Amino acid sequence: MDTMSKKTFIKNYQSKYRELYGEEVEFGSNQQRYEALGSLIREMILKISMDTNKRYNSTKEKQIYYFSMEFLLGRLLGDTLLNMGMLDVCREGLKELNINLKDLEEWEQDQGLGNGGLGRLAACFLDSMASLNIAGHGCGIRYKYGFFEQKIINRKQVELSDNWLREGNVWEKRRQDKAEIVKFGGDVKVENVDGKLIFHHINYEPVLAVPYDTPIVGYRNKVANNLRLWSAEAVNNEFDYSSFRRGDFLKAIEYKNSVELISQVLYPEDSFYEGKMLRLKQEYFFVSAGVQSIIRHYKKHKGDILDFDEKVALHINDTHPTLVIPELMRILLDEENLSWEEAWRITTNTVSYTNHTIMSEALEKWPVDMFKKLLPRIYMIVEEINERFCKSLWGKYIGQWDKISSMAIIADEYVKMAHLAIVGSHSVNGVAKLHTEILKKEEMKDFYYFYPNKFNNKTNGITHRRWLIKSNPGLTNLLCDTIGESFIKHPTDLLNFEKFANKTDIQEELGRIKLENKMNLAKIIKNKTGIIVDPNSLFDAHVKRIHAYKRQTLNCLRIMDLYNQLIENPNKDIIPRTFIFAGKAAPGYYLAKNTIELINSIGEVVNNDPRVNEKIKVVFLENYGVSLAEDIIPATDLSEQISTTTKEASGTSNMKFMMNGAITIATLDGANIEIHDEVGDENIFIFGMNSREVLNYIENGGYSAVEMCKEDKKLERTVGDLINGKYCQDKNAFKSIYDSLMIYNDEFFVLKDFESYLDIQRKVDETFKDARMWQKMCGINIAHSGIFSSDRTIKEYAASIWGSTLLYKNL
Ligand code: 26Q
Repeated sequence: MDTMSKKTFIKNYQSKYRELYGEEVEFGSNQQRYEALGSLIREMILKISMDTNKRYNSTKEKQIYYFSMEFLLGRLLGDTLLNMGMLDVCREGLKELNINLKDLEEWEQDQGLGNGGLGRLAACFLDSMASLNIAGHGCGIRYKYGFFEQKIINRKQVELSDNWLREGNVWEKRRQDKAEIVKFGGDVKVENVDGKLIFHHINYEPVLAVPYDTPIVGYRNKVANNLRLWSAEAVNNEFDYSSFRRGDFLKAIEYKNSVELISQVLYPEDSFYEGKMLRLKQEYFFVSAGVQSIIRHYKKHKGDILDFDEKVALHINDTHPTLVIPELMRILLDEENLSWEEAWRITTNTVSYTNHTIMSEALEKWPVDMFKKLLPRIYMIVEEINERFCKSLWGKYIGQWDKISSMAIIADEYVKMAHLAIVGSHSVNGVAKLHTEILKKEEMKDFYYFYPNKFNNKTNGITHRRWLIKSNPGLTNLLCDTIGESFIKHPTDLLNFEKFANKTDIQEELGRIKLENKMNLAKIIKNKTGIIVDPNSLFDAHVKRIHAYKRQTLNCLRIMDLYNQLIENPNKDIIPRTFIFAGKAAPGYYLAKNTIELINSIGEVVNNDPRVNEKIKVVFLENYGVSLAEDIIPATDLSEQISTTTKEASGTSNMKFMMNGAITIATLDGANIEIHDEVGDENIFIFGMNSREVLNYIENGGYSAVEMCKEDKKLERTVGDLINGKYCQDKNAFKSIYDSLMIYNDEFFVLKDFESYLDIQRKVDETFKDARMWQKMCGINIAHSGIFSSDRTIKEYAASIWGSTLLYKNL
């Protein structure tokens, strides 16, 4: 990257500011200064984008398109500057103008177009693809309102809309010239022309899909890929399709509103699926617009449609974009006039699918009636795929009708999206070793038996550029000083840090850096909640979506137990702790919302009780998101990853914490297993049931929560504290949590793992007493975190799923 000199930067920045606001930058507000900086950088990227596209078009490199309903990018300014190699020049240049870069960064709204792990993974993947010189682009929806803003009022979650576009968005560019039309409803007329069936989609409702492009800049490699997000608009009235509405003003308004609703808001559920028509509309909307524009671009650059699968890969992030499969079929059949066999060969070779969940409640299935009505031509194609697939099953499973109907794509009046995704793609991957094994041996075992070669594992990763270099500059400096800078391009070189973890001075330095990050977080906690926490206490963070399977309740019960013990025995020797919680509950998920109320209620009792509040504090930080995570993670000592074994597909915050030198307390679930494999027993705190035990209970029963309480008086008492008024005058306030444990027999085995959780927490305290020992463990965790860089993950996808041409230039 030709880096710009400080002088040139200042000159360009000042002139950009003048151009935008007609005055000198010294008189501007920080918001204006941010806007000016953003547009200056955006202009510089334009050149990189053009060069990248030129190269892609001339080298005919395979293009990868990552289809995802969610992209949880967070803020872009800082990371873009880092990748452009301009962070220092920009910071220093602004300093000369008496401007603090950090103050400007804070003006940027988080781009929060995702629920959690799956959306953030998509964002990390974009960063890695660009940084690895892979021609990989994102395709998604430009929601007008992102994931809701969470406020805590009277200890409860309240949802506000996330109007992230209010002040505009300097990073995106509207491309009206690249708009596509997406067709909903109507009928299909079949015509027989010389023995060939021709399908005409008629009387449909057209929706204009307008793309907004955001460049994704690679790390110092002159690459800018594209994230294309689609916005739904009414087609112009001149269009023939809507001519029947001409003159009918109210109908026209109704049409406009219904169309704009499509890209209005992100569904805030991440583990519970509800068959809403609008959701299906969203899915087809961006898939159809995306596939059409990809084919248009491909043909414009003289691509032969029969080679499409060699030049293009379409990846679907969970089943949400599965309609890519029938949509590509539709275009190849109806518009390109290919035979079914040709179209099917191209489609299955092009598409690959990642599964992110084994929770059956989250599996998408659409009522046939709804599907057929909304997408009549697509439904016909899905029916044909289903028929051909079932025929191939008949050959193998003669007379086994139950098996065939359980594997069918259409059955019991539903279209099953996971089945369609498996049948219509050439690769199905899980996101951590255990998860992939469970897919193969349990959830999708029939499909695995039928298509053994399609299944593979790609353990998730995170971009170390955002999650280490950008968010933890103190630690990054120490790493550069000790092991040099090679880990920036080759994150597994972090292993070289292992030998430093034994050194006293390095251990002290790690402690100092962590303390500094904790002081920063303590300030944020004070500003946001008024609670004063001690940076020397152990910072114990449980931050993620609030969900029963993630077991925030287990952590709560443990704090409630600790509180009882401290009251009974004021001299009890414990390590002072700050319990930090953050996370959003789906608005319709009562139990999760009740958990938030419980955490806040425990906080209110504990933090205001002078008998204990020098030793423990409980904090709930509202509105968890990417930017807040960037403050919490570098400041954490202990990372809580305590899901019921088998339930967390991978987890990715576990990797972020590890890379920032937090020690993990974990069940052997998801990627925790691989973290454990990396660092060994000595450097992680493992507890709880293993997957065999959990699966055994799930399959064979035999677990009784009531029995658990009978056997353990302390547990019984702690659970009883949920409904005895100790944490809320209203004794019924936490009844739903109590009932989920005692009446509904504790589906997630919270009580079963309670004792072993307490034991391991005692071990945490013991270990933390020896500060050197603790820092040594942190050092080892950092050293072994390199394989969890999403660069490793993306190289695996590129090599074994996408078959992309890899040009490791500059690497
Ligand atoms: C589906 C249908 C209707 C409405 C919403 C949804 C929906 C939306 C989002 C279903 C699921 C999601 C998100 C799932 C998710 O984030 N899963 C997480 O993915 C991470 C990345 O692979 C893993 O690390 C986590 O373990 C997994 O929970």
